[in-house]
Amino acid sequence: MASNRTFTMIKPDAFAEGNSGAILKMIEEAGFRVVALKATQLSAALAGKFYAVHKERPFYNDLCNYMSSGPIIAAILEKDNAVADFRTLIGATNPAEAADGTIRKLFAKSIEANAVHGSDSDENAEIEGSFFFSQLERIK
Ligand code: RTP
Ligand code: MG
Repeated sequence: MASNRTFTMIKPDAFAEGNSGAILKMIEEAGFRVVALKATQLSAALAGKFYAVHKERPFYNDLCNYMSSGPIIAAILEKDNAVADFRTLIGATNPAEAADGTIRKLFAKSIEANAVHGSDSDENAEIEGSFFFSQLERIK
């Protein structure tokens, strides 16, 4: 994945509330192009693999249970400066600290059920995108 791409998930809380369409609309209106997209549900084991970087954190088990609790949408997004601009669009991890107008401010329920994921580096965007999508499943 080139450095103008990032990876996102619409998390189980936002999917269950029927906010996926509104969130994808905000993402497109912010200038991101969807280059891969799927609805799926993680097992706890796969969520554990995806979040292995957090395995020593106190919230790891809760996070894996939460992320496997229901369907999600996974997507690869393209835009100049995609990783940083997407993290600005989604806002702080804790919605209580998220800026007005951000996706988490609008849709997140709590620090855990915070509506969306956004990759934190170009390297992780590539790793995370490839966790969900083959080359055939993404626009070149
Ligand atoms: P994400 O990876 O989902 O985009 O979120 P982030 O970078 O803003 O936050 P990170 O530190 O990577 O944490 C990953 C996810 O774990 C949950 N979390 N729970 N209970 C807690 O204190 C806590 N802290 C983090 C959130 O779902 C967070 O997005
Ligand atoms: Mg993170």
